Amino acid sequence: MHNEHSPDAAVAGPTSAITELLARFEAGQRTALARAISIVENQRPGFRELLRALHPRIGHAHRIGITGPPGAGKSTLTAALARHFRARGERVGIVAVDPTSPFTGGALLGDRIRMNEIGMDEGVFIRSMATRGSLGGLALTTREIADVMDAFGFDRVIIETVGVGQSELDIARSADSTLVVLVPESGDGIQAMKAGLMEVADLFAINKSDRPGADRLAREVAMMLHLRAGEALRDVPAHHGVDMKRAARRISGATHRARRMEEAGRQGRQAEPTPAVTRPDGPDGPDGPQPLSWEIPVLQTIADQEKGVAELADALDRHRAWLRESGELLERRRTRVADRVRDEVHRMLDRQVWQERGGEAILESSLDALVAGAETPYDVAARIVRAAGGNATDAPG
Ligand SMILES: Nc1nc2c(ncn2[C@@H]2O[C@H](COP(=O)(O)OP(=O)(O)OP(=O)(O)O)[C@@H](O)[C@H]2O)c(=O)[nH]1
Ligand SMILES: [Mg+2]
Repeated sequence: MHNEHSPDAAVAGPTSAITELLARFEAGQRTALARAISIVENQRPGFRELLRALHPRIGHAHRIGITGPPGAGKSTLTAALARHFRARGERVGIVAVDPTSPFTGGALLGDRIRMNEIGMDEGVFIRSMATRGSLGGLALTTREIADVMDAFGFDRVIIETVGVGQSELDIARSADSTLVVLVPESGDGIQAMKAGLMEVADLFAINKSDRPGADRLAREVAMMLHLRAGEALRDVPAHHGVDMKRAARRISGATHRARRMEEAGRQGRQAEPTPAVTRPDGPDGPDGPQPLSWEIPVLQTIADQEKGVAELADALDRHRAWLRESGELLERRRTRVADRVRDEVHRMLDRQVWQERGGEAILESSLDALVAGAETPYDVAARIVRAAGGNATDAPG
């Protein structure tokens, strides 16, 4: 499908406006960063040129996704972590995906105030994104903004999203390290499991541990990880070798961890945080390759008192070290870049089919006939695909 409006026109080189912006961006000007993010977020002209030019600069930042139920303390924890990283001389970018639902909208102002404090710091940059009206799809746009921050040279890029809904979970999943924040009053671990939070977590923080029930929730989550690890390992189908082995490696550590926490629980004390990077004797034996397994830690925090934050930051560092040593970082980045190509193809085709090749108009003019039953969705779809220059034969798949 050739197209004179091809986005590849930019291959010839960035336009002068983008070139100028890039020069300011590379010089580290915050106004250039803000402008670049706006261009990407709103898909303004030149956003692809910009992303293309920045692509070689990404890969330095540790991307941390923070997710969990509304009001769990994600923003408070994000701000506390940012302060902690800053104290170590690191620079931190924050993407806060603003909740727009009515019952969380009230927390927004609080977020802003807390965030503004750290936002005064030159080494911190905060960008809030609305969850509605994102042109390129929320998950894709958020990832692209994280890319821009990464390219700017931040050491950490923290992405905060509310852990409800598929697209929010997709965002959390696209980080290097995903932290799930739960609170005693958010019910139980089963609730988290239902919401799909268990699947995305590399680390758990039981926040508001100043409230009753925190120990119990921590043990429950650890138990659940333990059970899930057992099930996942039992269900590994042989032909799923690579992927399932990876999944198993990621969660098998949870088993040991859960046992320790159960023990600790029975003895009425809190489990000590243990080093999460371990070298278990794998099935390959001592001479074979030694897979590193990651024990999903369940940490307790009191974000508004900055308690447990240093331990959490350490756990995040251990996770990053594990990602690098185990080869998982490379794997995740391969997956991420493959997804990016798919997303981009999707976005390009979508625009061509629906806008540039008149798909939207064909659909609009066929609606009456469709509703009256004079045409079928399959005929109309085929016409749209043919109009876009595609092949609409009835091939399988
Ligand atoms: N008691 C207690 N309160 C906390 C703790 N951490 C945060 N809070 C309070 O909990 C409320 C919600 O905190 P936020 O950080 O806005 O929570 P959030 O998860 O970002 O909320 P949304 O983004 O709206 O989903 C605020 O009033 C915080 O001050 C904690 O550890 N203990
Ligand atoms: Mg928040």
